[in-house]
Amino acid sequence: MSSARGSSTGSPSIEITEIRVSSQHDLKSVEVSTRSFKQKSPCLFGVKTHDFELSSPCRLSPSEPLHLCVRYRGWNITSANADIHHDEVTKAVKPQSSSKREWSQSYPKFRVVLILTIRSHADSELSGTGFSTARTDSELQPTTDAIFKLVDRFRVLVVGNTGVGKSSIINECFGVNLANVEHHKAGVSDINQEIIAHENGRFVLHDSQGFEAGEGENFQKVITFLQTRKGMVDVRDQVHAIWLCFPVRRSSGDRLFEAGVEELFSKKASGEFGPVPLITVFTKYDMLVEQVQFGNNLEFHKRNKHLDPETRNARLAEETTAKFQELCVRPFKEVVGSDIPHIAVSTSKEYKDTRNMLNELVHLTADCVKNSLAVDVAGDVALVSAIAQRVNSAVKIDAVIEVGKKRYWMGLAASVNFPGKTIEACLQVLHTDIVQVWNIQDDCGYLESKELKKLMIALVGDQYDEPSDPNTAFARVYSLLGALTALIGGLTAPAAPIVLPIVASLFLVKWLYDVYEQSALMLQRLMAYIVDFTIIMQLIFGLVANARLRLSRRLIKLVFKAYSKSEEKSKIHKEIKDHVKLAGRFNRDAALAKIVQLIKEYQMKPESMEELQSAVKTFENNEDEEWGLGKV
Ligand SMILES: Nc1nc2c(ncn2[C@@H]2O[C@H](COP(=O)(O)OP(=O)(O)OP(=O)(O)O)[C@@H](O)[C@H]2O)c(=O)[nH]1
Ligand SMILES: [Mg+2]
Repeated sequence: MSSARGSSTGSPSIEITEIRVSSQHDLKSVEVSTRSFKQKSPCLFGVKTHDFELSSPCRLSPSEPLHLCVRYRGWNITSANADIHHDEVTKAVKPQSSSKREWSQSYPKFRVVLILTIRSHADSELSGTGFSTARTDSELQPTTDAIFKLVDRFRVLVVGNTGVGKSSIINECFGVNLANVEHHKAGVSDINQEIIAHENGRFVLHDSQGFEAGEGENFQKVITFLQTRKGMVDVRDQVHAIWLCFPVRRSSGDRLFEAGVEELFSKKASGEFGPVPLITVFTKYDMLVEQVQFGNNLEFHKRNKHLDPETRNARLAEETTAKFQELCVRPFKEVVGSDIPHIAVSTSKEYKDTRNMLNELVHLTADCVKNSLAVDVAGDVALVSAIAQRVNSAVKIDAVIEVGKKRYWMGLAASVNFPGKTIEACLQVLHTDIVQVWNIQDDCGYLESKELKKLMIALVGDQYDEPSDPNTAFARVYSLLGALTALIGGLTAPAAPIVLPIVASLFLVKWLYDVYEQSALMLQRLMAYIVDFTIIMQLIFGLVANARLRLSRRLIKLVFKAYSKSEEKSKIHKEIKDHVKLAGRFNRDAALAKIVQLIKEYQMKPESMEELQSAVKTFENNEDEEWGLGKV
């Protein structure tokens, strides 16, 4: 299997770091995208020009243009678009690796200036894209950018008959709404069509509706599709996982699957589709539970009515598992052997194990990807699967750690990756990697905003006073969850703005502009930033992906404030301080091991994630609010 790494075209390489847009009309937002990059400005108010600083450089390739979408406020026009091509820029700007250059162009409704670095091919070969290559340019490149250069989206083929629950599973696992996708509205399905939902750009779906194997046509389409994709040289174009869906069988009279499906398994076994993992998903498991509980003339009920509800539920779970083995797993293995991974899933909100089952599905998928694909790409594709999914926060935490370990969390104590950089640049790259792995839908760019970064910096700086809390008298004995609940309960009115107690200290963060140096204090701050921000992001993920709240500044402020007041934060900061004092700062891997231990220990446990959901039921999040930090 070959990969995109090290591909060369001979064209100059262009990296855009900032985009200035000016117009006669009031701007609402600016969005810039390529196939592997997408970023949107914050929501804009009352401005006709906007300097859009990208959180990480956007690479412009000769094979596809940069797409710019400018949205306006007001009634006359809503948006205008432009495509900027690599050769337009290279015709006007000469390569010069050492300095930033400008390229500008006027379009009918706006004018754009790109701030960029342009290097000749020879220069760009030097800077490299691999993790181990020393970079010669001035920017620190996020590790996730290097991963996305190899694979920018997790590519899933979902196969199964109409109504089996394919779209429901995809929606739940990837936090999308397939009903919004044009192709799904029309009810037309072409397996070759790439379905990319606006809500989650890290995921691309191919959907094979209907799979009447015996009938031939659809079946053959699936086979041909998989064979074609297998032959594609670029790993990003290959299929990374197949979910083959069958409804759970509820009685021995039902068919397990149509005649002919075995052929798919045998083609997979003989290597015709390459190493892509094929996972069998038995859908609508809740209906089997219901069948056991209420079917057969209420036989289960009659037999178990004397039990207390907890024991009765445990018995129901046990008997359903046994039924599942008898009706699905055993016959499945008899037909296809025991090598094909299989799993039961439900998407029903009423069923109590739905979340766990979806968690297991994405976990199993990441594992299968890691163990099946070619070794040189398997780890990175598995990471992209973890990044794409939006249900399992434990899988995200593992991915955050793995991405950190690839580069920037190594040698933190010895400044291996950061010599000559400002602290701001170091934190920037750590911050971006964590945000990219959590992959929370953030159309306004709040998670990469200057304001949130400043808050984080103030949180890990050690020299701030805590003024009395304006929202509520707040004792510092709360667990994180308790702090969140107390904070919501303590808001004087449901929609009262959340006031951050940390504002004053924003002016004390001069250390941010220092150049990175080896010092105990510096190490302490970097370690705290990584652990604090990972846990804060886990909470935000819990509220947005699991509890389905809208990402707003208000929600981020709530989480930030709860964390900064929590005993977890105090303990983490103390442990880091003690660690740096004891382990010294020259033990290369001790800091990394400590970071991993702290994240694992203080991450929110699954039970607490459920509590979190009920804790936020009364949180008023309809109206957003300003950061309230003054000028940052
Ligand atoms: N009880 C139960 N119903 C489900 C479950 N998953 C999906 N459904 C329902 O089954 C119906 C079909 O679900 P979809 O997700 O649209 O199925 P699909 O496979 O995408 O169907 P097509 O797009 O037509 O091929 C919907 O009414 C869903 O609400 C489940 O886990 N349990
Ligand atoms: Mg569907």
